[in-house]
Amino acid sequence: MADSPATDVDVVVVGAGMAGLFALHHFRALGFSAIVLEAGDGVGGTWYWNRYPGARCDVPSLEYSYGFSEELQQEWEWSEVFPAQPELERYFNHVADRFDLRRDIRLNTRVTSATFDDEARTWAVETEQGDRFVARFVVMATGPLSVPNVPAIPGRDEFRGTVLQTSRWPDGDLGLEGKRIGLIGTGSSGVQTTPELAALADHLYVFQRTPTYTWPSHNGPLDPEVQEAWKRDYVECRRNQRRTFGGVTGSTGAIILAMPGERAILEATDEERLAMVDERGFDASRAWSDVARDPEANELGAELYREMVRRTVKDPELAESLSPRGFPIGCKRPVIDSSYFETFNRDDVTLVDLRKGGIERITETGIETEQGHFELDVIVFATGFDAMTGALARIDVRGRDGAPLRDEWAAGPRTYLGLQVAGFPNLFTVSGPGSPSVLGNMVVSSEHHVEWIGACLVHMRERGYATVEPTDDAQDAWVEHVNEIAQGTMFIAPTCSSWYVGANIPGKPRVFMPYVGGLPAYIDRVEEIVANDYEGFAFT
Ligand code: NA7
Repeated sequence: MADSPATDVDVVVVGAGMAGLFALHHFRALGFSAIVLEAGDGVGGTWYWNRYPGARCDVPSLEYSYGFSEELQQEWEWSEVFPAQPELERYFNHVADRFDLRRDIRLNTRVTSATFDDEARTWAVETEQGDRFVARFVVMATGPLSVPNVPAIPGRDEFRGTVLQTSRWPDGDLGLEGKRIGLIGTGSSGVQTTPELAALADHLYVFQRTPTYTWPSHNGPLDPEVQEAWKRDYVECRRNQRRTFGGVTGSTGAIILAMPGERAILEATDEERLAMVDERGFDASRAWSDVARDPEANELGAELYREMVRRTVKDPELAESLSPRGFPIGCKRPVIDSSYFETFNRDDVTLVDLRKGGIERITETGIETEQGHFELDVIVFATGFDAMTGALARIDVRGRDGAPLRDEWAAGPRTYLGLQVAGFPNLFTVSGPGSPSVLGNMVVSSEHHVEWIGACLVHMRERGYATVEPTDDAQDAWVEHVNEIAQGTMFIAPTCSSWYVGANIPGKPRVFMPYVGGLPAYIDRVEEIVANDYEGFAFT
């Protein structure tokens, strides 16, 4: 390094989820000292917090796992095609032990601020618990879906029963058996937990504001032969992941990933479309080449989807309430489920279609809606996250001249490659806005980013640089490029209110945040930038 300012540690990593754990291991291996600060009292990030009944990853286990250690991937055995939360939490705990990470992880430590010192060229990171760490580098491994969205429904504190949030689910037995449970939210979390809560409850009321496109996961035990095949050739499998659009190769027996077909739905007859429903059920909606890119084709696919809802849900009015309309398939992250629609055929499950009368307030004994009052013992919020920018917005991050990141991002996040922000030297974001991140496999994206950051740190050490940050021009051009390639995709359809564009949080600027060009194009561009002597980055 150019000089050696007094620091406690080379790198402060914020977050002990999948990115933070690997970052600690990787930076250590490269000869940097690092400490991880984690708000929770366990490791695993998403898979520590989201322990609600039915929580399950929507990426197959073999693909949703680290590739950095051949020993790790040889010794770990996955049990299901799609891993459930307990198995993932065990995996990340195993990683923490296996690589002796715990001695440098501070649990129960919530970061409140990170401030750059222009003169010393160091960061001071402060925590709610009163610690202060001075470091050369800060790596925000804070996760794109880590801050719960808690809707401002009046009366929440008056409820005398139990209030739960799927993304902050307490450990242990909560005694939900035989209770009247109200579930608010039908995104991925709500859809996953519906059948599980229905099985526990005396009666489950599902409060739905917007119906969801969700597809059967066809989950089941992982075929030992498929696992063996991956173990025989992990190197190639991992390489293929990085050469696949979403970082998921589809070679794990996960049927859902083999959905898009060769034929155009616009060229098929009505009979052929319905024959596809007979053959493939819900998957028929996406079994075509044009549904993802042509709005007219998309609507035809959506009609096949609704046909399947009608075939699955016995009561026609209920089926209509559960049928998504007016926004395209693919504008939100696809949800996968186990027996979601079938659950609504149970006598002890009621859908409360909020489009027929919304929630007015929470009362001492339940939820008051324009359609009447629902008496409840438990209210479960499955209301999503302040996605992609929420975690950083809650930390007072100040860069050069004390400039707050909150101000820089007031009109939406601006980054170079989703890795760095101009004016915030030596601050890195893992899977930040402007990178593929949430559009694909987070483990693949996170490993790629951590490796990139590690290589950048080594580059700086070798050349004696003290700071790195993007130029304004490079950042502006990248933000423009990210916006440009999103044009014409379903993600930014005006009818689509997704967390990808921040539409789920009142007052949040409507900006499409991820990079939609796919991992291969992204990785190629990043490599090209490094080969061009870190084009767009300024070192001092
Ligand atoms: P999502 O996908 O953001 O879903 C949140 C759900 O909560 C959605 O159905 C919302 O309805 C609903 N919601 C939010 N606020 C309210 C209020 N005030 N009243 C009624 N309903 C409300 O979050 P998830 O946790 O399910 O999934 C997030 C990602 O995690 C997912 O994409 C996977 O990648 C993993 P809305 O649609 O806004 O009308």
